[in-house]
Amino acid sequence: MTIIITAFERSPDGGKGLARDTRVRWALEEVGLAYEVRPVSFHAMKESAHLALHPFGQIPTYEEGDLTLFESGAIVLHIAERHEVLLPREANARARAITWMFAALSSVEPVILELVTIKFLEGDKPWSKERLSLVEARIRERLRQLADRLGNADWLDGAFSAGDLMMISVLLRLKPSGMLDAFPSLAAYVARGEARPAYKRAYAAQLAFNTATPSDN
Ligand code: GTB
Repeated sequence: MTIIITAFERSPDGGKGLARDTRVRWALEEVGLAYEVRPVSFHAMKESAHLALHPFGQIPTYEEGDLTLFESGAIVLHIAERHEVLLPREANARARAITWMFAALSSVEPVILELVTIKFLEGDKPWSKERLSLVEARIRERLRQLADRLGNADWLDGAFSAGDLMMISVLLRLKPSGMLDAFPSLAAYVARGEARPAYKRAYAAQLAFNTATPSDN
């Protein structure tokens, strides 16, 4: 069954891998599943054909036969369930890996997104500088807590899992801000994720997609 995901026709980051199709591509590469990409323009995202796949008119989506999914977390979990490389077979280890996926998406990603909101949507507001320092403090606190838990380990809970894939995907969004530099163990953790061959393939694929002429995609 062919797997089809959607991605920005042209990602605003020009192919730096920050859009959420990259984490889905990464998961697919980790488990060795081939996939196709359907590009979607900002306009088409809000039209009925795409809204039938994604109620909020966003990317990524995932189609495989008669299954359609949205939400990058749900998509990565669905992919991860197929292979031990992303979710351990042992029940408790599996539950902990899924916990880290949720932690990435609901305890770490939201504060990081606040930073993006201030920088791109609220930068002209009279209160934005004050808010920026509050948000940066909240991010630093989360990073400190995460660094404490990671300690000297390579990954969050034993072997690499979908929990690490998701946490690293979320932390990558911070890279342009330089905030990770104050947490060398987390910067190294992110670098370990980026060094994985599956991540490299996913990154290269999205870069090629975003730098190709439209007729190539
Ligand atoms: N919770 C959903 C999920 O995890 O799948 C969120 C999906 C989402 O935010 N999708 C974004 C989208 O479709 C793309 S990833 N936006 C268009 C819209 O809402 O109309 C967010 C994103 C966009 C751009 C960059 N960038 O250029 O750096 C990075 C991340």
